[in-house]
Amino acid sequence: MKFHNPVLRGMYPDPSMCAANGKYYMVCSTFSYFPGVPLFESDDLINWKQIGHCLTRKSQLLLENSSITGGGIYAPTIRFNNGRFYMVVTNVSNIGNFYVWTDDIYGEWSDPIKVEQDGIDPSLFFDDDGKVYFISNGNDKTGRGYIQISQIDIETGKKLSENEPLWYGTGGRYIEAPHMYKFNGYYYLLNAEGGTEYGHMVNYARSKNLKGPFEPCPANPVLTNRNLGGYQLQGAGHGDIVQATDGTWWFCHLAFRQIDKYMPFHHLGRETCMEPVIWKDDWFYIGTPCCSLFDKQGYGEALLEVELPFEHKFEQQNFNYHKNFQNLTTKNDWNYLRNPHKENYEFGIDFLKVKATNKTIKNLEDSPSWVGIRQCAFEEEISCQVELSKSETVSKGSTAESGLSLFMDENHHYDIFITKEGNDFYANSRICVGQADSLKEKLKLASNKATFKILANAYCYQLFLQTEKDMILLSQADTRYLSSEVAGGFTGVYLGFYAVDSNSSAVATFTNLNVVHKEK
Ligand code: 6LW
Repeated sequence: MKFHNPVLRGMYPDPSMCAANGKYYMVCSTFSYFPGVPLFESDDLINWKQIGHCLTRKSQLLLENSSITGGGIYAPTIRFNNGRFYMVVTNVSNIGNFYVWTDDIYGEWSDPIKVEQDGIDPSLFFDDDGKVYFISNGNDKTGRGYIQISQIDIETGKKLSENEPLWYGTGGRYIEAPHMYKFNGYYYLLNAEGGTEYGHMVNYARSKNLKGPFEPCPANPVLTNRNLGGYQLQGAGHGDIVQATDGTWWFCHLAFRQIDKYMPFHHLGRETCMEPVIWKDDWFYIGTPCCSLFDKQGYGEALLEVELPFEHKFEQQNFNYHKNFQNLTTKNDWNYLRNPHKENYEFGIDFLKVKATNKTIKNLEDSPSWVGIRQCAFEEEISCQVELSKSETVSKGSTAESGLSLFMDENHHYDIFITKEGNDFYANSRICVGQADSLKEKLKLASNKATFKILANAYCYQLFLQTEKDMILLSQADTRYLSSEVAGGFTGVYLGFYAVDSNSSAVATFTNLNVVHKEK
């Protein structure tokens, strides 16, 4: 029985999952996109359906002055205890570590409960004796990382004990992603090390006591692809473990699909994969055994096609999609930059209206008129018509621009758009790579409407103006310059729909959206 990784494609990093009421729930990090922390449900752990977001209100998620790629919401943890769901996370731009809870997984989550503990990647551990522990990473004065723990009051978030270091890991840099579990009388302390790049890995240690001493698993790193340089799936690390209702064990984790060229790069962000877990002598082993080394306590690898070592029923996966305004639901698919001004967006059954403001995407304090969906596959064909309000309705002297943006961050994006200058309308494109910001030659349009087409493959984006007769290539540029290796940060490419106007008066109407993709 085989399934394909990643199971969640596009920017869905730092997964955490829990089992509850016969189903499984998963969350991922979202940085400065709003709403925050997508929430998925699954019946079989292979197919995940988004049912909402945990952070849907400004009171839960303040994102002012946060950069898209490195600010806002870092790795979350989801836990289910005593009928209640908890989601604990860090807003690095604002409140720090906090958690929210809900008794209805399909409903709203509580306001944030702050926890006065430093570090990122917080996790909760509910021990058998009713005590609740808060775990995060931390650094000593020399910069050496460790995992730290304190006891908290889960009603109030108040600390009941000081932070105590638990484990310094196995020697990799950036110790993070800690989770504590209790299985078969052992406490298991999981982490990720090596940094969320090509050397990423998962390690764990066990102890009969909550606070150690911990005995590292002899197979550490228990999951890594750091030795698989030529393989497409890279950066396997940062994950969480769950036992399924059929008794099988599973691990979710992040990894990314590199473009197989030296030097490698990736631009779709870190994605979510699943791995089978097997147990032997109270140690667990994750993923596909490297050269059958499990017998000799070797490590596991994260593969694109996973052969299950046990029986488990799941639905056939389907990675083909055709997205349009009809089937994209406003609640789950659309993300804004920082806290949106909702009055500037109207989602119709077959259109999207975006009211321009004078805030450009370079404005980090506020939220520009921009709303986007993730790019989920290397090969995509995108088309959309953009109509900018006619000259009469736009304030005199204003310069308005609206279009589609292949958006990695505010300094790395490729745009194709209409501009209004005086009473005239033009089609134009822009390749923005850091300070290298180049506008192409503009083409005068006969009206205030244009249809744009984008062809994407692993290496290149092509941006076309589609006329009745022709497809006119306005720009093409390498995917590499929108990659994490170039742009930095933690996110992946989005398809953005935006509008900007020096006088905040223009309105853009997007229609006939088609995003088509076929993948194994
Ligand atoms: C996250 C950390 C990491 O908090 O990257 O890969 C950070 N792991 O655990 C941001 O996603």
